[in-house]
Amino acid sequence: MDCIFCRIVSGEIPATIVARNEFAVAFRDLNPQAPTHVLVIPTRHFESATEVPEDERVAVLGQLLRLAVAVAEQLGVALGGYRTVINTGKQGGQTVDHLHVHLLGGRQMHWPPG
Ligand code: DGP
Repeated sequence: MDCIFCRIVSGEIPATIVARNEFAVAFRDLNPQAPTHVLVIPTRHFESATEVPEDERVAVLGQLLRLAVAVAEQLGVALGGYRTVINTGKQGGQTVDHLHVHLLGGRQMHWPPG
């Protein structure tokens, strides 16, 4: 399968990895939108949150958010606050078809998002 994020998981493509466990990998976004911008992805390929089978959503999405929170603490943005975002599908603004959580921090976030 020709998935850029699967190739980051396997080490075939380099990335600045900040944390990983058996379920998920966290690495710096190539095009950061905040001083801290990390992507947290499952080691297994799922095209999007919608594509995770219903009976696996608690485990898969839970592990992603679990690592995102740990990385926020590790990188020192937990105290000041941060944002987690999952873009899903075309209207959701998803451009890479491997489920990922954006972790953004280090600056004031605004609402509504663009
Ligand atoms: P989204 O638009 O939600 O699908 O976000 C995809 C993000 O992935 C975007 O912020 C840029 C990032 N990205 C795309 N290709 C690469 C890559 O090869 N390496 C890294 N580190 N990030 C990438």
